[in-house]
Amino acid sequence: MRIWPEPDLPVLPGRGPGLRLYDSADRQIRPTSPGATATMYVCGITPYDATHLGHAATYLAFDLVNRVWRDNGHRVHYVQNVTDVDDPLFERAERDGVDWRALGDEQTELFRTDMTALRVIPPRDYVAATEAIGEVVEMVEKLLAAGSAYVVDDAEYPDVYYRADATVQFGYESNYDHETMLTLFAERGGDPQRPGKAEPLDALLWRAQRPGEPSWPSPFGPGRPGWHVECSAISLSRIGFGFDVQGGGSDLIFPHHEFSAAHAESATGERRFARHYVHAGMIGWDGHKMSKSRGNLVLVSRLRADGVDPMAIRLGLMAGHYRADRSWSDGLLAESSARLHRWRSATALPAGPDATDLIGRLRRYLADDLDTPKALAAVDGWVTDALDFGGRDTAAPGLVATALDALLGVR
Ligand code: 5CA
Ligand code: ZN
Repeated sequence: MRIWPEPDLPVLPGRGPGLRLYDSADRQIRPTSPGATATMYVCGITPYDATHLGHAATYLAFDLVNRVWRDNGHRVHYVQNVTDVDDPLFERAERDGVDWRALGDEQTELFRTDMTALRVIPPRDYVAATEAIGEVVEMVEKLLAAGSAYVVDDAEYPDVYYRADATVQFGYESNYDHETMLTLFAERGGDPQRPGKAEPLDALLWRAQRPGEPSWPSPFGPGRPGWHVECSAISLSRIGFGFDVQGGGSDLIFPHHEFSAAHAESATGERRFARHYVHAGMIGWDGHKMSKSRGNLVLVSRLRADGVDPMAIRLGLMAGHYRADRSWSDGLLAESSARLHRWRSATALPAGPDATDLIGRLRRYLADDLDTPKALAAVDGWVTDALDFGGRDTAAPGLVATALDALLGVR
């Protein structure tokens, strides 16, 4: 699919320390170890009710990963999907009396506009589920041939399921016990009660065509992809097995990322799908996780229409640590707008205090599991000095502006 325009990415002189990130599987902060080209797959939107501030926060976190790697001289092969075939999308299209394809296209376009405004670096490959049916079918065939998948005994709807126990390592990504898995599976799109399954946890790979639902031909009958296999197939076909970072919000830790990894591990016979599994915390509003199902959404496009500077949204979402569940509020937005104003005033001065220490600290804090609260506080320190006491370094304001742009995406 079409990507959105690339923001200018200035080059900052020098290098920072290597990026360390918290890995949900190993439950610790570990160094990333990319080659010349770092590789990252981040789960994209299901295109309705886009783009709320929870989505934005998650994509901003991985934008920082992208920026820190690039600042360290890596190229980045970044892949993102769009789940444009899924039950909730069909339900919304039906409720609103629109075609699901039109709804998906329109919402994906809105997402592109929002990402552009937020200065998020686009993925290299932006792939819709509907563009990846061939890869999914191939993968389901492999899983069936390996005995990791089976067709349920149902003449009317012969769905294909993945055996949750097909790999010995299943469960390593989330570290959840069986009971927690069952609870989350039921809450997050799974179907533990489906008759004919071998085990309640087994995950849908291919849903046989139901009346009125879109379908594609396959050797195991017309139907459509399950959810987890979409991300397995797209990441394997675009990047390949064993990439640097698999990312998304913490609501994807289980079942989505556990099964995406398991499908790929079963299909290849290899052991670890991604080197790091990285998860952003949930953004809340009005006391609850911001979610389409609850409807407590603050949309990026709404804020933009109200005249909010997208850079203030960026700063507001980066004011907290990416892994922390945190709340959006009008107060946070007001603080971020004021902060943005001060930063812009200071970087527009003809001279300021030396910026070497600030840039070193910015790089160190970001490399340490994207510690944006510390990074923002360090910038505030330099800005206060510059505005209150001035300085003699005529290059410093420009250098700070470049650092904010390159590392934090704020200008
Ligand atoms: N299409 C799937 C992933 S393959 C999906 O989860 N789509 S989504 O539209 O529901 O979410 C898109 C991304 O935003 C996911 O990474 C999800 O984890 C993240 N996300 C959703 N709600 C929030 C929230 N309230 N706070 C932070 N991130 C969120
Ligand atoms: Zn996904």
